[in-house]
Amino acid sequence: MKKVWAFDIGASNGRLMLASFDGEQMHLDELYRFSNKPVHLTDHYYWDVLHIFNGMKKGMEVSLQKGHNKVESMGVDTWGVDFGLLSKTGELLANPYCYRDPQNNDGMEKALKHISKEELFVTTGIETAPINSLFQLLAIQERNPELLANADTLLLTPNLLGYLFSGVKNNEYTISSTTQLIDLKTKNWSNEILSMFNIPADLFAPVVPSSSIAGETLPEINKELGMSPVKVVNVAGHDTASALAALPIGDGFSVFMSCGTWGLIGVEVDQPVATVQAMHAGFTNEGTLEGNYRLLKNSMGMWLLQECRTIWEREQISTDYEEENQLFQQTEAFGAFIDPDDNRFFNPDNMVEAIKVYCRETNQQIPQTRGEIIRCILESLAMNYRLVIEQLEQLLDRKLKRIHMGGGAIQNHHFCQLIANVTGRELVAGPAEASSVGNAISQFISLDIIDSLREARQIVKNSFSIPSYYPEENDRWDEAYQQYKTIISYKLEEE
Ligand code: LFR
Repeated sequence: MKKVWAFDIGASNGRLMLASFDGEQMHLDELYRFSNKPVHLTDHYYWDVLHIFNGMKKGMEVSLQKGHNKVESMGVDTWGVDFGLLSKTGELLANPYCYRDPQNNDGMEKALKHISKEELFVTTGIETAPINSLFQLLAIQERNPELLANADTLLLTPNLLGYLFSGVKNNEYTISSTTQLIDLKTKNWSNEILSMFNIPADLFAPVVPSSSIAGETLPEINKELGMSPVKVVNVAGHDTASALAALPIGDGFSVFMSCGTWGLIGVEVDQPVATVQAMHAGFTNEGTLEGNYRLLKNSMGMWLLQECRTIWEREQISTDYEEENQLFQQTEAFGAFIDPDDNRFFNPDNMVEAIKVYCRETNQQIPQTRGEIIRCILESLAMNYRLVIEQLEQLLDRKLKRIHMGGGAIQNHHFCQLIANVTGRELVAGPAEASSVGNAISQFISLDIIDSLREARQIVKNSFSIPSYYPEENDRWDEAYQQYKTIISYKLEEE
């Protein structure tokens, strides 16, 4: 039995999973979970890296206490685009900014004065969005130039966390691809873009392939935790890339979805699709564990509901999941729809209010009860996913018959059924904790315990329960979809 530690750190919590593989089946055990939310301070949003580091160490302690001490390696996957800056002496200079920091909008505006969206897309394959590391760096150049002047090395979040354990500085390919600073052709830092914006190329630790071994845990860590050294692996560091690796996709007619805070929808392709049509439809080409591309759209996910829960908690209203499910079932369908990707939902002060205002402005019935809000969110998300799948089909000129979905949202069975109904497609849900499974696969590949991703996906199929949801009541949902498209027609015309 071979065991590895998979750390999957998300934008609401971090988890340590123990993944065990006996040569035939893989098994996943959650050992520890800690909260991880962006910290709002004055006008900014930051990540508390030391809190994450401590959470990770605590998780390792729990593992050792439980007797899981013969662990081969560890790997970390996280959300994309964010990074930490190190000084010459290797110390973290500041708390990294969170992608929801409003200063990033200014960075994007500044960049687009020098380069067009088209040129950026053709060079990097990446959608122009304010959260991208490129624009974050430009915002820092403007607002906090001392930080950049003192910075010696930039590490993306999974590699920053890996560095705190190993002392090794590198940036893994899939997470690097989210920066909008990687050249699509060379799969390396784009000198063209860096020099255009006076960003020193030597700031970036080198790009390394997924499933490569960075090093091993530092003696200080081993001593503190009372453990033997453990290899530190550059897993597919972007959580979406890790999730995709775990989904048992068998043919070219499947679309993948990873639904947690975000909803990522796309397909795996050998060659990037960096056409004007892809750009206008809002698609992006990020990297895969095998060094290929994920043609996908970054859409809204459970963030809408997470933010409503924050408001309800503040108002001392229950946020019990079971109760929410009941409310969903008891509430009538098709009350009102929103465009989940509308900018106003990116980081509003009050999500519940923002949803109501949208409905008012689009002359719809305004959702009042918790059930109505939940219905409005989940139905709108599902409608939007159908729209994205149809756009993908157009771009690829191919029917996409099946959906493989991973991410926390698959625990919500009503939501899975809803997506199957709205899209009229089979939805294969799982494995649960897909990012952690993909993270572990990457480690087993790096350790030569599993040969290829193909083999790994077969192992996933044999190891986890992966239920299918089939579409029901097609006509009713089709009609509602047309209604949804009418409500967001102003946006469809723009695209
Ligand atoms: C999902 C995700 C998305 C990315 C967003 C922000 O967790 O990684 O893929 O676009 O977070 O980085």
